[in-house]
Amino acid sequence: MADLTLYGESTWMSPWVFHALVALEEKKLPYKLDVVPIPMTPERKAELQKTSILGKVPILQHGDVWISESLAISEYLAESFPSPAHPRLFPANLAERARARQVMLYLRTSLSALREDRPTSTVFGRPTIKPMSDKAKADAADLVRVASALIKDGAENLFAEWCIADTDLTLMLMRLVANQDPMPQHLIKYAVGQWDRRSVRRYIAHLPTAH
Ligand SMILES: N[C@@H](CCC(=O)N[C@@H](CS)C(=O)NCC(=O)O)C(=O)O
Repeated sequence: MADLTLYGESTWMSPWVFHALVALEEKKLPYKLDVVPIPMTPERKAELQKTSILGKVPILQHGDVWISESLAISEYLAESFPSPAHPRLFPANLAERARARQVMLYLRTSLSALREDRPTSTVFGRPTIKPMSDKAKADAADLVRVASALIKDGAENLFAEWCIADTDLTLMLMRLVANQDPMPQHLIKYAVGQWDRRSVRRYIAHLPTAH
């Protein structure tokens, strides 16, 4: 049996921990959860830096192997527990796999004004009525443009089958959906459908507001 521990964080607001937990759930792997209080104490930080080097959560421990960075974690899981014995996280098709990585890197390196005005606390917690700044509106327009180019009207996933990029894209879209910001209907339907996946619901069940 796999000896896996996911280190998460106590606010449950991290999009990166969300990504790693959904990846483990989609792989249907048994794992332990270690919830690190945030902000981390200097002692805990130093301890996690000794093993995972970067010392930021999420961290996946697999026996003696310690990996941080959400995308490195899902790629490690995909390669350590490959298909067909385990469900896929990344598309089998190389062009689609590259596209999935492209989307996930875009979501990690862009849209900072949107992330600031529509933080994950407004998705996992209470929505906000704060108007978006012009920069956040421009980010939202770019997100809708990118998502519309990738998701066909009526499609449930980016590609024929679900992949982990669907989860990341959905969390970004949910920043608009949850706050009732304008968004094309087919993208709302896509995001709401993705949000209802068992793996996502398993994450949401940990939220303090879920009890
Ligand atoms: N790029 C990283 C981001 C990780 C990150 O920023 N983690 C935050 C929580 S969201 C953290 O550990 N903060 C505590 C600290 O830096 O001490 C990833 O994708 O995993």
